[in-house]
Amino acid sequence: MLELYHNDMSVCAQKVRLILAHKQIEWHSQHLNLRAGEQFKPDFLKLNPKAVIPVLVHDGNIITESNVICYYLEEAFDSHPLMPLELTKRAELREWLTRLDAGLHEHIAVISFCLAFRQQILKRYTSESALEDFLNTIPDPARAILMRDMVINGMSSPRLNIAILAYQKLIKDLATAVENNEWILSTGISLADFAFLPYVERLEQLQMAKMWSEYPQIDAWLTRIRATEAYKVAMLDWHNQNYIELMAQSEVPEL
Ligand SMILES: N[C@@H](CCC(=O)N[C@@H](CS)C(=O)NCC(=O)O)C(=O)O
Repeated sequence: MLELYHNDMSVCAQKVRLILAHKQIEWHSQHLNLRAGEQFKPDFLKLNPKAVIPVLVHDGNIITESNVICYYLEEAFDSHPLMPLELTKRAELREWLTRLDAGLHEHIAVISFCLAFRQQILKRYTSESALEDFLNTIPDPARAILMRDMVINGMSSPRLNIAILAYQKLIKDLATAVENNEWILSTGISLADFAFLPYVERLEQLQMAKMWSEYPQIDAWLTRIRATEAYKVAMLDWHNQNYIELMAQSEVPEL
């Protein structure tokens, strides 16, 4: 029995749902409302003291970290494989996924909050003291500092420029990867395509698709991946209109 603690619009949960869908693995949903702070509730902290989703529970075993979950699913279920057989290609795949942990994941949170999601927090905590109380509920001091900066400074946060530069580099590398290939790896569709789709789609939802206006091959890759059944089941069916509408009104920085 598989249970996934996740959130409809969280990129790293979308990534895991895509892999579950592609591999046609049955799972049970435990959906958390992150804006209501359900990730800080004691029962969830027992599963993941880091207070983040996704968390996979498989036959009572708890697995955290979305990349780790992706590799676990690939190793535990041999249906519709998403890792190449060749070792050098596997290394290439791991290098792609590592980029998410080495900054890109945090950078998408910065872009999303500075451009759009901060509005959800400001709407929920309308006075300065209510906002302070909310920031004090964040158990990890580094995360609280980051949240304070994103919510208060928004577009003027210095972290935003750093995050955008990192995504400009990703887009360039992705454009090179899919220039003459259908998928990120020349061997075929893999964990890498499903891992990066949510991040690129998030940029698009935040009105930043002009980042790849010079690279039509990225739109072609998006079209290919969106034609999969996994995209429908794991992304479209979970789209939260409130988030999508908020992101459609994002302030867009100079690119
Ligand atoms: N490195 C972790 C990052 C997990 C993470 O940051 N999850 C976000 C959603 S994408 C979360 O749960 N955020 C909770 C919060 O904002 O308080 C992973 O890849 O699983």
